[in-house]
Amino acid sequence: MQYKNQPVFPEKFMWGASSAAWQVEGAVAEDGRTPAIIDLNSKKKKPYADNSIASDHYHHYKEDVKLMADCGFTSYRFSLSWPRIYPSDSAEPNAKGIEFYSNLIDELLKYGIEPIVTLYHYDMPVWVDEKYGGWYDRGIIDAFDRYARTCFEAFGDRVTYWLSINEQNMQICYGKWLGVCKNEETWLHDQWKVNHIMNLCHAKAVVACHELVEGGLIGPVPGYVPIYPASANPDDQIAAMNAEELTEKVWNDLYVHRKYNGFIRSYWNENGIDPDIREGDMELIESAKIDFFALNCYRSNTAKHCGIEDEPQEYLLNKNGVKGQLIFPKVPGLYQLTENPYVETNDWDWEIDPVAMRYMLRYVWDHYRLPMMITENGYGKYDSPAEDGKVHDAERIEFLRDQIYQVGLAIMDGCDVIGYNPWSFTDLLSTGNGMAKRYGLVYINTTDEDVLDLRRIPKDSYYWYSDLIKSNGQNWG
Ligand code: BGP
Repeated sequence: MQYKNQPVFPEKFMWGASSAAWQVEGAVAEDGRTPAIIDLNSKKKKPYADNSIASDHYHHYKEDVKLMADCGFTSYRFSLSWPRIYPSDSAEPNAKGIEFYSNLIDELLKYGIEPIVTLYHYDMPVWVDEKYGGWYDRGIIDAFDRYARTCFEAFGDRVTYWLSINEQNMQICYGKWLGVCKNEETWLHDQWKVNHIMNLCHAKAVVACHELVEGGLIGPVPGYVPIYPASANPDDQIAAMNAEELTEKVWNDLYVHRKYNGFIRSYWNENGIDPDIREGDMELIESAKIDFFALNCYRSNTAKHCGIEDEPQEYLLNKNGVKGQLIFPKVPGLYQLTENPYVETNDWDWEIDPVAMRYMLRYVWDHYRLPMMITENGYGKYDSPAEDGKVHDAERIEFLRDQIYQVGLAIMDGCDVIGYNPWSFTDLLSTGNGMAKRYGLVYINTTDEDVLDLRRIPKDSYYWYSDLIKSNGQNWG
């Protein structure tokens, strides 16, 4: 529907921003923290900086929270670092790790900012990896359960909103890029075993949250890329539905309906895949009832028919920010992705598509009828201070304005949306392009080549966002 008036956001809507421990904290060897696999992975992404210092949030958290408060934040989504809380396989957690997050939570609450806490955002401790082969071995389930329970017990008196595993679907779909895959040749089969183990960890966390946190609410964090059919050709529509299943819906159906859906069972049969579902697994999954969806959404995709006889093509992401590097995948018998002539793209070939935001919220609401919060959305670009010392990021303002407007329209359409937390508050390390690809509302004065003074410089987008959220979504600038 087209509305005559501009959108109205609900009272108590959670306006904030988002981060992840490994990308923002730095201090990787301080106060007992041991390495995570993603630390080692980040060292391989030369010539970009690794995560050893990142935004140095570990040492700047008070200043960062003060900036959030000045901006008008009512929420902040961040993650806990597993190797900071359990640096080794000991029965006792690391008191210093608990203390850091406890202080951060207290600091947020001091300013009336609601903490939204992710348990797992890619920082698998090296000790867990060495002992259990990462997500490949069911031994990780108890280790994860112990970690999650420790977090609920330590912070559950102050944290209501919990997120289980960040972008489980992306970790499976892009297992090679995100370092989950350990053997490329067998990944087609292994990924579903790994995924099943992740589902069991997610389920354990949901159950433990409800058991240990009074009034605690927990949800998953799918990485969402809405998929349109390339044309009105019915075969393209089915291709879009296939792509939707294999990149998103299989996961979301599992979280909500707590069963593997018919589509994935057929896919496994067709490809001779055994996900290794054992006795008692589905009972555990059945008992894990989620409370809401946390949704990450940056862009959209477009799908068209791909015949079973076609040659497969791997998805090759743009890894260096020079336009035109991306190669779309072909999955014979299911779908292929293709360009969308109706949308622009950024330097990393990511579609700039605000309507995808409204589409996603409508889609998830129509399918699952659960409250939703946006936990990631944002514009990655090269930024640097101008001669006046300020950071002018008009393109980011335009991006955020258009996207948030569509969140508002989805609310007008009847969707239950409870918060918006874009990526990211400060600049932080990107998954593949160090400090070069920046998302922050606040600039961090450092580069991939040199660690500078790490000064915080609010960008133009910070001031624009502040005006918008202090007016609860009325002042669009
Ligand atoms: C999401 C991840 C984040 C973040 C973001 C931006 O998928 O949850 O950790 O990094 O994508 O991606 P990138 O850093 O590759 O630009």
